[in-house]
Amino acid sequence: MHRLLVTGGAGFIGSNFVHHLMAHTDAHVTVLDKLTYAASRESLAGLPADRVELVVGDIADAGVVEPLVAVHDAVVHFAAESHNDNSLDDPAPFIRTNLVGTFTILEAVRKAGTRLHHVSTDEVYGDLELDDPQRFTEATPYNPSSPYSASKAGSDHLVRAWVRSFGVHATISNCSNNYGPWQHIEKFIPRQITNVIDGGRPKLYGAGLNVRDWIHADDHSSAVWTILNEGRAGETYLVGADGEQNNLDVVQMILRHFGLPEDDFEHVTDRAGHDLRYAIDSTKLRSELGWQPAYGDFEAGLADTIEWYREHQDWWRPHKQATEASYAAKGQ
Ligand code: NAD
Ligand code: TDX
Repeated sequence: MHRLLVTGGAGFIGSNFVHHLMAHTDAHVTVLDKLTYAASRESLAGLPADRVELVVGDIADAGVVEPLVAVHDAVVHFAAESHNDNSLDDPAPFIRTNLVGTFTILEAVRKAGTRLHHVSTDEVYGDLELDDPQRFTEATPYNPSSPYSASKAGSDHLVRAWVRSFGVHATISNCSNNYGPWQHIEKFIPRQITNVIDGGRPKLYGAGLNVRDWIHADDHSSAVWTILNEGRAGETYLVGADGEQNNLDVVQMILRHFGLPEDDFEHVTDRAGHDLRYAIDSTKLRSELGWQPAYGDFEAGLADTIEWYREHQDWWRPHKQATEASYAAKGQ
């Protein structure tokens, strides 16, 4: 796995993955990224120019994708429209990028015989009750709730069909909620951190009792690298770090970190169709491939992330006003 094509490598998890590869492997990377609002060239700043190249292009454009796929050993496919709230406002780009884009990647790897790893989400499984003792496993039936998660579920089904029908050499991972550096401030954790840095208050959807299973983006990166190298073709692996927290608790951890009162937040309009709880059982990945997360303590990883946003205000500040204006227009 020496020459990798990383789609969406200028986004949150994709850029963390490229940083991870530069630190821990000798891989050469071509990032293919459309540079949507969610991307940032600065997320790739400072990486060795002789090992990382950025190609600006659309994964739904076969004329761009096919020649690139043909000259790489493997494709790691992160590119997606990724925000549930945006998918409720306008689902169209989610269908185009997540479905047509993944189809375009699949046709290209089919023609070139290139290895593919498809990055997906635990949201394809729907949600769990708060007191359900079960967690998601690779055998959980698909039951997506939002246009975003339905489009990701559809993309997973396309990959599975291309494996079975055409023998494409692909693996899939479904990961839980990521946190860490370079995450767009539209997302829950960086939105709340940057609200507080700006002297505002965290905004909690509904009662704040929804549970997410948090994993540091660097642990997601090590899992993807492990699956790319050791995973069995055609298999799905769930990725998680036993990090269940409800949203209220996360907001209160952030407030404590800043020395603010724990009730210094606002309840805002809830998300339509808001999934209650996600929880991942990653036994297969751990027992078959020997993967383990490095970030065992969520609150410590969150503290590092808060400091990162404090130290990188140039990276996020240009987007803060527009992001908050768009939430405010929806009562969020
Ligand atoms: P992100 O929105 O931060 O980044 C997505 C990247 O894809 C951006 O750089 C964007 O410019 C690029 N992109 C979008 N449309 C494109 C197109 N048509 N052609 C080329 N590039 C395009 O998303 P993220 O949070 O980094 O998520 C990356 C992947 O991981 C997604 O597939 C997502 O479904 C999956 N995932 C995310 C999480 C999470 O917690 N964020 C959890 C599990 C899985
Ligand atoms: O301001 C907010 N207040 C709030 O309470 C925002 C932005 C979110 N929330 C809640 C909604 C969710 O319960 O926080 C939780 C996390 O929200 P998001 O950051 O939007 O993430 P989520 O919808 O859980 O999806 C994320 O994890 C799975 C990623 O965005 C997806 O790309 C990934 O597939």
